[in-house]
This record gives sequence, C-alpha cells and structure tokens, in this order.
Amino acid sequence: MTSDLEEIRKQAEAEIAGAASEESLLEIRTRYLGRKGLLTGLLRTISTVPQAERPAFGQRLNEVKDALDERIEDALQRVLSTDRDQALLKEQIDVTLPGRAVLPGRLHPITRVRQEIYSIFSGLGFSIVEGPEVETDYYNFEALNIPKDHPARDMQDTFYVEGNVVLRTHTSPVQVRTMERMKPPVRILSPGRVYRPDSDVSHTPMFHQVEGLLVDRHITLGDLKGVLTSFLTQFFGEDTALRFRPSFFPFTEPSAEVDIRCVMCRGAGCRVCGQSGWLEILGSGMVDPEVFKNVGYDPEEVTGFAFGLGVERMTMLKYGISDIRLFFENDWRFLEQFR
Ligand code: 2U9
Repeated sequence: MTSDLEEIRKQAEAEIAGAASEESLLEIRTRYLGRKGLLTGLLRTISTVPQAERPAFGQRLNEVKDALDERIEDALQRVLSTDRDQALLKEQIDVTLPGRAVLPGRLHPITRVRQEIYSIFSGLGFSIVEGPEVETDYYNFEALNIPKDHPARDMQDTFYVEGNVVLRTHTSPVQVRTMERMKPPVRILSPGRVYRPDSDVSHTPMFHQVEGLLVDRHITLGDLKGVLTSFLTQFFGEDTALRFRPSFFPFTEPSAEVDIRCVMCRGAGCRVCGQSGWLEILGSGMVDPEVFKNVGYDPEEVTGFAFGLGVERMTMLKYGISDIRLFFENDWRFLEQFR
C-alpha cells in the first residue's frame, strides 16, 4: 500500500513539474486530490492495511496530499505569473515615440466669411432673420415683382418641387414675410442656402446668399451707398475702391451693381476681372414701390434699400480661390489653409 502511495506521489510530482498551463494543473489536482481522486481512492482502501500499519499509512497519506497540494499551488503561481509577464510584454509600448497629434477642427471658410459678414452688419444695426428654403411661387417671385414671363421662372433657372412650390432662388422671400408681419422701421439681414440649376467653376446648384433690407421714412440712395461702402471697406480693407453702376432688378428701382477694384491685379486688368480692373461684388437698389404695396406698406410713407450677395463669391475674391467646387469637396489640404 505504501509503495502504491509513493508511486502515485512520484507520478503526480512529475506531472506537476511538466504542467505548463493553469488548466492542466487544475486537472491534475482533480485527478489526484479530488473527491474521486487517486489519493482519496487509496484512503478508502485503508481497511485492507494491517491494523498496526494503519496510523503510519494514514499519516503518510495526509503528508503526501498536503505536499502535492502545496506543489500544485506553487506551480499555479508560476504559470499565472508567466502568463502575466507575457501579456505585459505584448502590451509593451515605446514611450519615447512621438505622440499622434490630434488635429484641431477649423471653421469652414464659408462659415467664417458668413460670420464676418454678420458681425459687420450687426455693427451697423442689422438683425438676422431666417426663413424656409422651400417656398411658394408667390413669395419667391410674385411678391417681388418678378413677372410671369421672366427667365428666372423658367424650369432651366429654378428647381420646381411641384406646381407652385420651388426651392428658393434667393433669400428675398424672408424679407417679404418679415415685412408682412412687421411695421417699419425694418433693418434685417437674411442669410441662407439658395438653389439654382447651375454648375461650373463659379456656380453650384446650392450656394449661400446674404441679403439685406432697410426700410424707414426718408431712406435714400445715399443711405444705400453709405451702408454698402462701410460694409465693403470693412470686409476687403479701407483702401478698397468701389464703383456703383446702374443696373436693373424687378424688385428694386433704381438698381445698382457694386464693383470693387480687382483684388488680384489692383485695377491693372487680369484674367479674373476680364481685363476691366473691376469685380462685380453685389447687387442693390431702392425697394420697388410695387413690392411695398404687395406687403401692405405705403410707398408714399416709407422708402428703403435692399442688397444681395453670394457668400461663395465673396470668399473666392477675399482669398483668391478660382474654383467654387473646392468649398464642397471637404479636402483637408484646402480647408486647413483657413486659420
Ligand atoms: C425685397 C426687396 C428687394 C435684394 C437684391 C440683388 C439686388 C442682387 C444677387 C447678388 C448675387 C443675387 O447671390 S446673387 O446671385 N442679388 O443682385 N438682390 S437687390 O433685393 C430685395 C430683396 C427683398 C423685399
């Protein structure tokens, strides 16, 4: 019996020494020391040991059990610490490597220029008003004195949603809606997206406009010139030369287009300004009396001026960008240049 016990001990010690994983050690423990294990099995056969040898056998059996238990425990500690060392080795990082830079976000150039325009006009006392991008024919055309046969109403020049519903071609409907619900004086800026079926290096089907409207008693063309001169010299620089040129719009009379001295050639003549030395920058005029009648204002009582500009065009001229599509491509190399 004792020799069986010693055989089992040697066998178990060899297996423990050779075990390389937690699982195999737990399996060895169950096989030798578990309730149905080999050593527990030997204890059950103690009745076959002669009476006189039983105490010594029992004591030896317990010693072997304790010794094996201790060895298994030590071996478990050994494999667990090896596993931990290997995991740490795998996770090792080189703290001397340069870090990965987190690039800060930037405002899109259109957003920056829009905000700059708002800030200049808010300094001149204008408040921002926004309105729907899907409009009725009435607010987009009719109320603005744009006649039924005007080319702007053509399918080629306007996106029709259905019947009398269009994607607004300008933000002017916002001013019409504002005048319908407000008595003069009115001093508002209406920025927003507008839509026209156009696409080339200087046109996209959607672009951003800012329009302004000022209505009160005794407003004159002199006020229009003063406000737009103040805006354009703040935006392009104090030494920017301006030119007010007669023009025509159905919703203003008289109308004027405003040019700035070419920012590329400073007036000498180049490809950007078509050799004229001037760049058309915005449209403006005194609000047509017909428009006032449509919103319930008395044109004998009040006068006013309005203007409109394209934000993409302003941004292109300010920063010397030659293709409008760059604004919509989200190319980081382009966008990161606007700090
Ligand atoms: C009301 C009355 C009059 C707004 C105006 C322009 C002239 C103009 C263009 C500039 C470049 C549009 O983005 S663009 O293509 N705009 O030339 N806009 S006067 O006149 C108004 C607006 C609202 C009630």
